[in-house]
Amino acid sequence: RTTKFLKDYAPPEYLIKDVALDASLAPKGARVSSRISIEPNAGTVAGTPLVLDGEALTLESIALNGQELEAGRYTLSPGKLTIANPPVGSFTLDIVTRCNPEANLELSGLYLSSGTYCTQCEPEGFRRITYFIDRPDVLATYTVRLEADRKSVPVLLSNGNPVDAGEIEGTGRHYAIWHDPHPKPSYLFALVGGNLASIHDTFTTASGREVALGIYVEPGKEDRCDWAMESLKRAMRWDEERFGLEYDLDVFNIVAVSDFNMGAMENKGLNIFNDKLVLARPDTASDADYTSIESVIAHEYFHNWTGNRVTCRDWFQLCLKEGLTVFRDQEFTDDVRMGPVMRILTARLLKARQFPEDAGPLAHPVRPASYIEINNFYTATVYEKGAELCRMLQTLIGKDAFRQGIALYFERNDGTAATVEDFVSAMADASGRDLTQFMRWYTQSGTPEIACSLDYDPHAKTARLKVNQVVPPTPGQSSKEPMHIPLKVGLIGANGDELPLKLNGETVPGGLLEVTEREQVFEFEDIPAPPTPSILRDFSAPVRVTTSLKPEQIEFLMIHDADPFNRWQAAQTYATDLIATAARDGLDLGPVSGPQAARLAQALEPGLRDETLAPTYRAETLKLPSESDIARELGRNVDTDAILAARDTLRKTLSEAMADTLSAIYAATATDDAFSPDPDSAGRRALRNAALDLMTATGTQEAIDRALRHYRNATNMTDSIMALSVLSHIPSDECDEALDDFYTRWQGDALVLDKWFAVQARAGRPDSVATVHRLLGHPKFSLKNPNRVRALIGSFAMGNPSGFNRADGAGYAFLAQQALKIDGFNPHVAARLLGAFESWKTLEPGRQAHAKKALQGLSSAELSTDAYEIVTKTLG
Ligand code: BAL
Ligand code: ZN
Repeated sequence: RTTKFLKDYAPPEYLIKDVALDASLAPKGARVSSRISIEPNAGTVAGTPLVLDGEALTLESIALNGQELEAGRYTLSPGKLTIANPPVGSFTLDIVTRCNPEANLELSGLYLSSGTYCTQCEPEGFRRITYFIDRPDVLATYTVRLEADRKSVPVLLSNGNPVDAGEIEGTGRHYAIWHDPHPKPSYLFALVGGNLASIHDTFTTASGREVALGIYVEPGKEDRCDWAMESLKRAMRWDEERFGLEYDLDVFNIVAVSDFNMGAMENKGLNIFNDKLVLARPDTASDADYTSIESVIAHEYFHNWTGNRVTCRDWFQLCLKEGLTVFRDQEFTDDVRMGPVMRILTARLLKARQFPEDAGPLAHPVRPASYIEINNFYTATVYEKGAELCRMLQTLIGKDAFRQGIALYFERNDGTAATVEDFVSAMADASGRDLTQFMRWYTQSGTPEIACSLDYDPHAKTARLKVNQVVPPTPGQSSKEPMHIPLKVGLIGANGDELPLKLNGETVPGGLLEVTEREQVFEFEDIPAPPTPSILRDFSAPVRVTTSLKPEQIEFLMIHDADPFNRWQAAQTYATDLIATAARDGLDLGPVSGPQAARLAQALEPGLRDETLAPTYRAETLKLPSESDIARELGRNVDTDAILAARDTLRKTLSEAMADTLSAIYAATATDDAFSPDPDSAGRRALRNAALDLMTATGTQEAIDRALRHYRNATNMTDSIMALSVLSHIPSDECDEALDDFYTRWQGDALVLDKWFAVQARAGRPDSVATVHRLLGHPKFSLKNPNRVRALIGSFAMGNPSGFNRADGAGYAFLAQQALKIDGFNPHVAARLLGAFESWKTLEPGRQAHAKKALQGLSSAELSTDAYEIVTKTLG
């Protein structure tokens, strides 16, 4: 278990320029012959040993320049094959290995998913297919020949363009040859072999080239691929229009498999997907699924440039491709679907997933300085905060300069493995801005805390905004330098009008301030009367803001702020304050049931009834801050039962206070129209379901009956799963009836059945630990399928705060036990689950003690490197 450091990066001693791979597929023994041409890198001393990576391989033979190497000429050690005295200059190696796809439950390298051969090579899976210099700064062109039984494996796919295919006479086997002309690192290699159905389409690029598009799925699921295909074409067009980026091969294929550790993988020309993120039909997929599919299809496609054409020099630079590509997919979803609501969704996700990471024992910079297991660094910090860094750059330099910066980045780095510095310097050069201080965002972990206060001077007619920034200490980083923060602000007059912002006689474009010091004062001129400040509009930076605003000023912002994000944020802040006050150090239901709660309802109603606002936006206003949002706000001594009780009480209070409005919305949004995933229809469903959810908070028989009717009348998955979800929190015959009905209908459909497991695992009921224990023994449950594990165990650990953090520690014991079992064969999935412990130090002492015991128990067990790193760092 060694720690790798960014500061130790050294270029590879040897490069591989061409790979010819021949994979003969068989379930227990796939035979892989590879011919690789190797040359010393510039500066490599003659005779430097050649070290190849390899794992879980059986070496059959190795030949150098055509001559079989005898045993003494190379050594095998765990994870390595070393040739101590390679020839001077270039040479070829022919290596024949076997691996066992059927036994590969780690789902890294070549494995079988429901009978389909598929691969996952990022970050270090290629070494489980053949011996190789398996690091991202070794780029080669690949020619791949695949061979398999014709009948059981009729489809053979790899990266690049198809070259040839045919029968192997008299054997019942066939072959296909693929060539990828674009040099790529080994992590982008892919092959697929299976009995797959497919749908096909074409896309004509801006320059007039026709690209053949294919989506491959298990037979019988072809009718669930249309949305993914439409999404792909939308993404291809959008990337041309927004960034001028065209696709660069003759074919683009997507394969959906049911056993996959991640969401999807951007292998060049052959994306492999978790089928959850491809398959959609109105009766099987919810609007949330449709949205995820569209954005992940786009994300993987966008990697073709940001990740594939320009890849990462080393895994420390992971955010270079992931942060940038998440930013790009967010911009895409914003344009084609969500509009102003997009920022609410991205901010909510960032706060829910990344803020706790940044505040806990697993905090790391967007570009980590060290890791034990790189698989543990596919995190919200690298992805979501990484995306925020790109967004801040765009905010600071402007959209046009950002696009020019992207163009310059490709001009300079196309076909190479780059660094964060390469990216930021392209942005600096395109814009003429000095981004030196901005680089701290990549190296300093922790969420900056911004304290703002506004003083009004009635004589001078000035408003002085004082801004303090503190970046809190995080593991390994005790003191921090100030960050370069784009802070969008507005000042609102007493009548609700936006006041022009002037600093030193100049208008402030877009209300954008640049905060660069620990303490800074901005003095706005010509302000006629005391204004209300609106801070961090559009969530312009991934920071926490505290202001000295009074509750009535927050109510004012809820109604008058012209910035839709901050109008929504004001309501969230108000509700968070109420729930947190009620749940802090014991339970006092006054704040969530008394006059302040009633005022929240009053302030919410005008927006909810405003038909000019998009339904999706109104739906978001109806969603209260989550239990985890409140826990984060409290930050210490967290009692999850008190939070649940306080939040439920506020929901009930609002539900009663806004009963007429909610009923009106529920009635007005009913429709007999056939399902369509378009944004307006989805928005209407979102609003109706949010109203249903809040109305059910009363827990009355009338509410339960309404939810059951909603379930029975549902004509699409969005409505049925919402009804099931709201019913699941209230033990009742109606809930049992709906759960049984859902199971009976969908027991044969793995993806839909995952929803049935997840809904029960998330139900905030006192019996939830017993429920998840019982479901572990369900005949349809399997620890081997990552989607099923995430549906049951992941939903419980990450989506059921009161159940997981049960006061007697039963939730922690459950997770520890299951994660340990999974760690024995799939460390990646196990380590992810263990991330649920990341905030254990914020809990009240009793829960902390139980969590610590569970973590200590794990730390004394035999763990994979993945789980070991998470457990030891979490324990601290
Ligand atoms: N590269 C791993 C999957 C993704 O982020 O696209
Ligand atoms: Zn990605």
